[in-house]
Amino acid sequence: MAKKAFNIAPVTMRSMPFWCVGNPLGDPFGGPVLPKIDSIEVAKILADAAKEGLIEATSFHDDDLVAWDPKNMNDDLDKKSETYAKLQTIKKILDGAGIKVHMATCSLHGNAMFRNGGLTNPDPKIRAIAKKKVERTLRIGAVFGAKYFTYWVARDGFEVPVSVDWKNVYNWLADGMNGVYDYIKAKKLTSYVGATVEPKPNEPRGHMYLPTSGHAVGFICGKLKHPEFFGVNPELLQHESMALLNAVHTVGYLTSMKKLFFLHFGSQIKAQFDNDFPPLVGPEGLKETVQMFWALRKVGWKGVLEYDCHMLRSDGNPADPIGCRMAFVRDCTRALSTALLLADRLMDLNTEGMSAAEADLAATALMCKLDEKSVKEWM
Ligand code: XUL
Ligand code: MN
Repeated sequence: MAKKAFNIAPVTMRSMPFWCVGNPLGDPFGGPVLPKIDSIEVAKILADAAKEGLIEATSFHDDDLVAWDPKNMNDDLDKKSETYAKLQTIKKILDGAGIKVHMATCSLHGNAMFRNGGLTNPDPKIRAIAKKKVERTLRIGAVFGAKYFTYWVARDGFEVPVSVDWKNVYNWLADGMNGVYDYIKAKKLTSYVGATVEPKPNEPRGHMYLPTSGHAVGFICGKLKHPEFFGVNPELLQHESMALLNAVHTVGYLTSMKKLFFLHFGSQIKAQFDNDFPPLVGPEGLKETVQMFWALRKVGWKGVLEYDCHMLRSDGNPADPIGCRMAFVRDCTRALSTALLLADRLMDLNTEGMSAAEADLAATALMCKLDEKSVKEWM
């Protein structure tokens, strides 16, 4: 069983998704560093991590667990199928370690069929397949008691603006998302308490239709039939930083709109492609990360945090593919605790009577436990 319940500062549970542990660390300029491991192996790593007290939850794409065959899209319902058996095996491992499944998301990016989008594909046949794949994912999530369905923008975007059907594209997306709500209700998939949109500006290039949290909230409130069911899971620092936005601002806005459902967490160099650095790893973002947790505490938000990041390619060890993956989970949890502790130091911050610059310097000194006297001695 997981060691103990975790509920520290704003974070009620720490989730490590299947795809982050399973990732073989390929990038556009180099093949995988690690051998791909089966989902059952990933489940075992997660179980060990829970036993070590590093995580309490997980999440997955449908494809992270079982293969998908577009010619057999109800395989999960067939008790004699390989899919059914594998899902049960994984469930047993997760249950045995006391791991909760926080969310399920549908991979509409891996298969080449979705190269021009999933729910927004201009071809109605592909859109229909994408919807069916989402429904199968919802059923798979329900097997594990998933609390949320997440729609990440994936390939729903464009490289060439003049090739987009602007009159219809957001209606197609709304249709897909309304379909999520309708399917959950029609099939009485009661584990789901909501669904989220995960914005991202570009993936892997061009522009996505919902690039930022602001776009996502506007879309939810302006276009969906049941806006109360939908929220946002921003990926901070990565996705908003790619568009030069700031994580403190994002959580401030989303909590004020009551749309911050949960967090994806990692690190990022501003304005680069999705780095997916492990949290606090890489050259940037310490101050921003810490202030994000400070802001969450200030507004009284509490919720689940999912590590959504990848081990550094240089830390991948092909000779020990399981051990280096465990080390990665440890690094993420250690980084989170570091950030939460540093944010805790900021809770005493009193900026009354200070200029904005003075307030910022005082916050940095407090975060680093530097007293005024020592700083003055070095002036
Ligand atoms: C990609 C990303 C995804 C989603 C789930 O940038 O964040 O892994 O979180 O599909
Ligand atoms: Mn994410």
